[in-house]
Amino acid sequence: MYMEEIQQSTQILLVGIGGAGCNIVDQVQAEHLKNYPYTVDVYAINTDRQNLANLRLDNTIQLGRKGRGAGSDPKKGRRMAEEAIRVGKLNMIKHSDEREYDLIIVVAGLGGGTGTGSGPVIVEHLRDMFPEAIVMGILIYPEDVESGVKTEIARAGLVEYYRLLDSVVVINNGSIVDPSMPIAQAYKLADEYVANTIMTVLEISEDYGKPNLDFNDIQKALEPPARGEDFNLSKFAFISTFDIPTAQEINRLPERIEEKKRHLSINSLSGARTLLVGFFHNGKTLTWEKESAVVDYLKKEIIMAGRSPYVKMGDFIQGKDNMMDRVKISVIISGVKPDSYIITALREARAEKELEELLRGFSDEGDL
Ligand SMILES: Nc1nc2c(ncn2[C@@H]2O[C@H](COP(=O)(O)OP(=O)(O)OP(=O)(O)O)[C@@H](O)[C@H]2O)c(=O)[nH]1
Ligand SMILES: [Mg+2]
Repeated sequence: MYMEEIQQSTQILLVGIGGAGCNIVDQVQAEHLKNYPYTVDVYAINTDRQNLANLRLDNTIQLGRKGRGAGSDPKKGRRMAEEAIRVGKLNMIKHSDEREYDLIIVVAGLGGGTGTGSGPVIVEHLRDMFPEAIVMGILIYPEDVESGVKTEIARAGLVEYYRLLDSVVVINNGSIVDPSMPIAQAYKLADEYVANTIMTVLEISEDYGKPNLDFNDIQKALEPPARGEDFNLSKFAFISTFDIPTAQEINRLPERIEEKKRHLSINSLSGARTLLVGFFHNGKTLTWEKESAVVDYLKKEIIMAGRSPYVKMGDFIQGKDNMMDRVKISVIISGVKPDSYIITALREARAEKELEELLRGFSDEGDL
């Protein structure tokens, strides 16, 4: 019984699907989770054998026999995932203690064959395997250079994922990539954004604060609200941690939030349902006044539509020496309004019902 109490409270599964998804979860495991005190089970799933062989991760699952990718054909990706499930390849995803996962995070790039085609099939299967889990997706929307067919594939994939997930973060490669940057460097930046999103959720859920934020708060934020409530039903979320060198520089937070909104494909925070804010600091530099100013600023952005969100904050004092005067502010806002390209995608897919649900509760719909 005692053992039970000191166990990690939240069981988390992180899955990368397709080239982008696999590279990113591999990097998150190697660079962020290795020194993290809690266990996260990480799997990479791809149709591309070469990609899987180049990862540092041990938990890899190859879809299809030949291992030559899905050739940018989502139908092919879908078939290979269905076949893999039929022959039991996904059964290796299992909690080591036969537990249920509480949270499943899926990472995939849109526009190719595997992340777009195999991904939704895998999400559906994981939902069946772990019916209690909150399933969130971090999707990478491709830059425009190869637009046309690729954009169509990406849009269709986005809609398919949207239907299946509880919560969605869309990272827009196009808005992050500076055209004068080498592509690998540009991707690295997008990869860091994904890592930042994942670590925000993990740290809020697992670190202990006073007042505390924990997995129940994450769950409340990321699960869709019950129908009939007076809130919008958007599954899109703003999730980010801002690293601030000294408490004085907190004043620049609004600018950084604006920039991040652009990169996370968010049109507006107005009308959002839930606001969680976590402050991580050394316990000496950050005043009540400064923390309140941040929460008030975010609340104001959300209340523009006239409705107050559910707000909760946490204060996490970090004993680590390397915190110095640094402050980290983690923000999770659910039920935000996505950029118009996402709304267009939902509309084009004739997802009228979803669109209606998405928009219900946003009062500033004029620009749609
Ligand atoms: N940020 C980031 N984006 C990537 C990376 N690799 C690919 N992408 C983006 O993700 C989109 C989908 O590419 P992949 O993930 O390679 O495609 P796939 O799912 O493996 O599909 P197939 O190769 O056709 O089976 C691309 O159009 C890029 O925009 C990466 O390492 N980092
Ligand atoms: Mg690939």
